[in-house]
Amino acid sequence: MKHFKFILSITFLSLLMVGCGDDDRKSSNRSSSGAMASNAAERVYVAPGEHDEFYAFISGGYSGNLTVYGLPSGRMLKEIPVFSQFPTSGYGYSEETRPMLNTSFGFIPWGDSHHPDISQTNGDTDGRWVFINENNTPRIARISLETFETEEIIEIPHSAGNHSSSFVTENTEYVVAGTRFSVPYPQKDMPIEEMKGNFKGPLTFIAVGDDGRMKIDFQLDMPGFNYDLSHPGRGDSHGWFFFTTYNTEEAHTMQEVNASQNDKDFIAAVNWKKIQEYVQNGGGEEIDAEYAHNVYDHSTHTATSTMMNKVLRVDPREVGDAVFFMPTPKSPHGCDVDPSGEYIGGNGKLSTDLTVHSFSKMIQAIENEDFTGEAYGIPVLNFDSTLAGTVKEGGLGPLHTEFDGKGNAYTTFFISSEVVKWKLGTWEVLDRQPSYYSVGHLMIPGGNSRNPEGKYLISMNKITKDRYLPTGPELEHSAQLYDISGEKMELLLDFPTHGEPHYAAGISADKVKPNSKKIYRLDENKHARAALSEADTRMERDGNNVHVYMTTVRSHFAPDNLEGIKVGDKVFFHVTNLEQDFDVPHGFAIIGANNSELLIMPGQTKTTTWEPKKEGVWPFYCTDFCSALHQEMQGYVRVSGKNSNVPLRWTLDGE
Ligand code: RUQ
Ligand code: CUA
Repeated sequence: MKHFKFILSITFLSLLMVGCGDDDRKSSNRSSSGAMASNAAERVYVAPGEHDEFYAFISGGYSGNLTVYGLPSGRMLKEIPVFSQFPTSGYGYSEETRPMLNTSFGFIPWGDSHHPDISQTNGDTDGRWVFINENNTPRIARISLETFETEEIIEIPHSAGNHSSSFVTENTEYVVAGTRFSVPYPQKDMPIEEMKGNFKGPLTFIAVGDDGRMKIDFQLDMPGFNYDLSHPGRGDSHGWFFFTTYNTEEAHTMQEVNASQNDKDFIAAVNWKKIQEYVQNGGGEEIDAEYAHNVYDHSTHTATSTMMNKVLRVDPREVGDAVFFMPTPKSPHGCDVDPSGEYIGGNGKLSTDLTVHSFSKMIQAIENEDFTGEAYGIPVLNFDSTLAGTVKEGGLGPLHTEFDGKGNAYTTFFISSEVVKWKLGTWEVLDRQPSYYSVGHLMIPGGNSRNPEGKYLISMNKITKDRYLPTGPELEHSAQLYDISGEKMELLLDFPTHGEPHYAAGISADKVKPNSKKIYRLDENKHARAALSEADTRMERDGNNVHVYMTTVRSHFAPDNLEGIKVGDKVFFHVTNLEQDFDVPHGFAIIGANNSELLIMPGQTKTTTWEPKKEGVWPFYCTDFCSALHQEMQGYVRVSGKNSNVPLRWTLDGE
């Protein structure tokens, strides 16, 4: 009863507050419960059957994958496997997709995915593809937003800790991949103490074709610093790319101390247009490299992996006026460019202030040769000459900044656990909201574009602690949704994410939804081992390999009785799903397989392998509850002894 009265009085208070000024609204919103909380609930409520307004593609960090969420609801829509094997669909297990995880180090079943970015046309997100980097074994992936599947992965040779990646230029001319750890370039055996001056930090520019195909255009041979993050220029600064650096000390041990000696590190400003021209005119030197280029073809439903062996190395000093360093305080992390392209922010993660450079001042300083020195032959610009302004006392430990397209910027502060809103040009702090807790990245849909859709912001927090029901020592990281349409930010929702989201990319659903594929057409299925009808199904022996061409349709496999398989055989089940109806997959699993199931979409063919170890009659079944008779969707494989002469025989209902 007491509780009831309390709620009543809060409701009454909130009624009184209607029409109050901003400050009152703000303070009531900051209370975590009560009537305003129900108002927040309404604003994130997407009624059953309704769709969200935005897609958010959130990196999975050490899951190696990419998760798709709807905003504002915070509902998880899908996990897209990218760099990690994914038993839920058979990605990385099926014969068709295993080549996607091939590298120059062999087959790698896992990755650490960090920074998704959506393709752009004229500086606007266009909803064609999402790119994402793999940090550990350097790779860049491209995901189709028609199929929401990974279509291509390219390995980045000579790189180590592929972190300042995978950001795209305003017409998706390039996606970049910068090395975080400097290394011998090319790799060789040498004493670690001799790092200084001998290691390098190659920055790779990957050209993207109209069909999305990636090709390494050139690799910039940069000094051996750590290249942490990057963003492209846009508008007037289109044609440039900016990379934050740290460890300009070139320390090789105890970096937590030794890489924090210099008061300022650099933002490297790279005029890629100039270098592109240089390369097109025959500049650069082809050097040996070893890297895998993996492409998934939607008509054959099959990936191929090609080993590449050359890359074009460009020495920036030979291009002339192509690369400059802008001193930036205190080991900057995030490197962010505002929607106009004029401001380039570097968030010194060991400071309280944010440094913002001006593109036009930078150009002026270059013209005036206003340098204070050089680093390995690259001019260092005068700090005061490129500085646009400083955001003072923003908080502690700034990491990343996004923009709302209305002249405001939002920066995360890891140490003081808050998101801070400030004004471009005046550099004044306008608002701050706590985040729970230790926020890393943040995202506004269209954040890396000329036209951010500044309605919502999500923060991605490293520590969850008490925010949800405990689930043992490990809790999923949390994301928080803020409404940023008003003067003050309002926290609306907490939702769990998967893995460790380092960054996200958002886009309004309208730009993606109409193109989303519903089925794969059977008449377009060019898989080499597809069975396009039940009449096509069969078994073929090739030595110890037995190929089974099988189909699925509600609610049976064809064939469903298989004989003539022997212990010691390797059986390839090539399963084609004959359905031509949206969202009707079938699954395939067989007892004792040292492999995952397959989940086969309508019109698709997938292959799993099985090496029977024991004689007997072994069942297989459909893993996806596809119909009322799903439980009946099953079959048997008879396995005979090694030397048996039971002939191959495949039947469905005795035929
Ligand atoms: S990035 S927050 Cu800052 Cu790869 Cu993780
Ligand atoms: Cu097909 Cu269950």
